[in-house]
Amino acid sequence: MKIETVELVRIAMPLVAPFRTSFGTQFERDILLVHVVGPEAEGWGECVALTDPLYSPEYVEGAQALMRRFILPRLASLPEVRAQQIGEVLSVIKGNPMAKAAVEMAVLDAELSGCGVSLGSHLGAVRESVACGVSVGIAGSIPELLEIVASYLDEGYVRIKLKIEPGWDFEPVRAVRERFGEEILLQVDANCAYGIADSRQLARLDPFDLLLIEQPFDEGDIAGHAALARLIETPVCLDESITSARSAADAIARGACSIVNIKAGRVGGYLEARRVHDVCAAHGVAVWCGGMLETGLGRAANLALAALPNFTLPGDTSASDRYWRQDLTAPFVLDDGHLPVPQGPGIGLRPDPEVLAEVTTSVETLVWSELD
Ligand code: OSB
Ligand code: MG
Repeated sequence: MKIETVELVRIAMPLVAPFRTSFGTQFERDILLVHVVGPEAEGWGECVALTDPLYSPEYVEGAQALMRRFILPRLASLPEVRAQQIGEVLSVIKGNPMAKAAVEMAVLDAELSGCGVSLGSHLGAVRESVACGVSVGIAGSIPELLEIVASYLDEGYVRIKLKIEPGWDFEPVRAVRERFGEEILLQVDANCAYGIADSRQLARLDPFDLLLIEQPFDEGDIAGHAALARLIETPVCLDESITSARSAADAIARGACSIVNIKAGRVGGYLEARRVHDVCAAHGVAVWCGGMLETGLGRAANLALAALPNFTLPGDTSASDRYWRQDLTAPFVLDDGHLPVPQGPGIGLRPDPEVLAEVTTSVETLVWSELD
């Protein structure tokens, strides 16, 4: 596509409720949007980096600096920018998948919008709607947790994921199973909060018939996850450890996981996310679509991804009102536990101009011809 300007738009969106994980509590999201504008098409990308580098090494301020200083100048030096080539071109820049993914998403959205193709059909979607789970933060008490889970089940979510950490694992899982029964789909996510010495404690979750335990150990600890997978009955799923299709293949070959959480931002973009999906499918490893508390823009793209054939488990693609009083786009509303896969060109949605103006905290405009 031909690009004339890139706007790096920062927005601040308060969450409807604080979201507590083993690595910290999010009260609001400070999000970097990438808006690429050309004479024929424009597109939007959402960077999933959080404010602080606590989930992964990236953080929103760093992602913006990296785009301005390294990513965009490198792309602007090319005769032409094509989404398909961005991953390869940017591979000389080490790491920083979330920043790269956001830029690729914006260009991909613009290109597909320009030719009237939806992201879903471009990626190979086989579904028009996607079954949705919800990620439930660490609560102040067990009764409070039960109330939160009850209301999500009432809303129709088909799967519950409990955030866990040492001291908040066995009891909350037991309480949720006791109250809501064996039938509900239940899983847990530790965000790296445990070590190999905690294996016995994690084995205590075996009787609860969890779908999976997500990322119990450090992201670099493939051997530890493999050892845990041999010891416990609950299937081990990796999130933070999976940074590319190659690392997915490696983790699977080493027996570190039997399920993979795919987040496009964590693996450098939607095109690499599709390759992760393909590698997992080839190994008979089920995948599901993770989330990073995205606005409707990122959610739209995640739903397109989650419509691929090997996304056989419900993901963290929750409805707009699980996150925001007012989403940036037309809201995603749960229908019998499902969200629709956007069918319009590109990601299929645009920011509402009024909402965008209300939540924008800064806009940095970069002129393409001056970047090179
Ligand atoms: O580990 O999956 C995670 C949110 C922020 C960072 C990491 C994670 C999460 C979630 C929420 O679990 C997923 C969502 O609803 O977007
Ligand atoms: Mg996770």
